[in-house]
Amino acid sequence: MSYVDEIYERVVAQNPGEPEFHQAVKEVLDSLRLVIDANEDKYRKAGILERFTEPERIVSFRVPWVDDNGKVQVNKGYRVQFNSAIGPYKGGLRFHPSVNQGILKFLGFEQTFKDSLTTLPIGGAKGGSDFDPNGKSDREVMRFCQAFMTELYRHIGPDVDVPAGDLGVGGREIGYLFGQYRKLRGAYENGVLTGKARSFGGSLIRPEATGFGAVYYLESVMKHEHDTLEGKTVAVAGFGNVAWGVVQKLSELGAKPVTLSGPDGYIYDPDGITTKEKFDFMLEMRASGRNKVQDYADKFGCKFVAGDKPWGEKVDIIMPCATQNDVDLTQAKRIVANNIKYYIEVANMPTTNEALRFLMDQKNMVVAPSKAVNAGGVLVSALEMSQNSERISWTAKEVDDKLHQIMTEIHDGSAECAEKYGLGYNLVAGANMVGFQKVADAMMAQGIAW
Ligand code: 2IT
Repeated sequence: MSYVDEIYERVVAQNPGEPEFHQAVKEVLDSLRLVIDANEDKYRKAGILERFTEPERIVSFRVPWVDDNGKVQVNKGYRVQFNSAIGPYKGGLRFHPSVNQGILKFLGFEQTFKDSLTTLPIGGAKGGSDFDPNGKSDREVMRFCQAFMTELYRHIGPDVDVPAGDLGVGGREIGYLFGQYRKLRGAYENGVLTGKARSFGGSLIRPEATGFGAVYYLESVMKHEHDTLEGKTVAVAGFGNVAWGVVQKLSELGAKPVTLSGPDGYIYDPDGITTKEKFDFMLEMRASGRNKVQDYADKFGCKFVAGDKPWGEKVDIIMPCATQNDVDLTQAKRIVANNIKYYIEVANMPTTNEALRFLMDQKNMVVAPSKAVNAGGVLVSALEMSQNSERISWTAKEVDDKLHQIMTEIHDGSAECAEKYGLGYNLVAGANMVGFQKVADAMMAQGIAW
């Protein structure tokens, strides 16, 4: 049996009940066949894939906090420190009822590749809790964040592990988490978290970075295809921070985002989500904690479709910015039926493996993988770390230029690598190969320390 297949079986056997983790590993291993086959003896002997698919450390802890009625609530807390071969662990914290160890392993594994792709010195991690911030008061969120950090602080640090936000963790939560870290640690180490507010070391452009970066990547795709964003319609899923950055940059570059989605359904706005009033309303919808995208349709008088996803709409470009497995085979078939050329993943693993394979098999479709497309967020987080360690602050233009430049490099590097291995314009395989190579080289050079 090939080394790659052997490792997949091993991962399934050793990580029971964690289908998302199996799925993420399979998608990566399928892309790595050529790279692994070319160096099979060397990698086998060093156990590189066994090590690659096993987190360096998982911290799992109890988070007790007091709700507004004085009752003690208990949640689960985790940090999956996946790989630190190329830099301190880096990756977001997710507060969502769906969070469990398997989901965080999948996200930490993906993060290792993504962080490697940024070209900056950061390792991969992910953490979070099954705490549901929706419907909680501000004080409850604060007390939860303090309780969570009371354990997490002993496992993180500016040169150890640098968490940030993800679903359910935005600027407000990062503020509460940092306040508690600073108190417990007794030192001003603001490089311990990224996505901070400006007043205590946050970077300009960090809130927009994931969305802007995704559109910069899309620009490179269009350039490769001798096409342009001007006048293109785009189906966007989600309505959180990432979708907010995406629609702004798309509008600025002359494209027209027409959909957003939430747990309740999706909206279709034929005029485009292209005005400041609409961008600001997205922030309001998110801050309201209602988690309903229907609010947008009510406010701007456009179509709302309950209980469906926007993938049946005829557009030029698809950008899923919500969460994992938003596009399964049935949804992928709707996309193909509409003859859509550009499928740009933005959320982490928004496509099931089956759907991804189906889309990649379409002759005229370009598929771009989330771990490359959404790398702009963590990329600017790494720039925030640089600014914090130098105790300086870069201008918005400095950060944005760097983001734009590196996103272009990520696209071009993946495209080149896939071409080199004879795979054509395969951005999925290219990203996995480039992301893997740097981490594997660092692991090989550092011996069997980890
Ligand atoms: O998925 C991601 O890359 C993030 N949630 C951002 C991580 C970070 O450290 O900025």
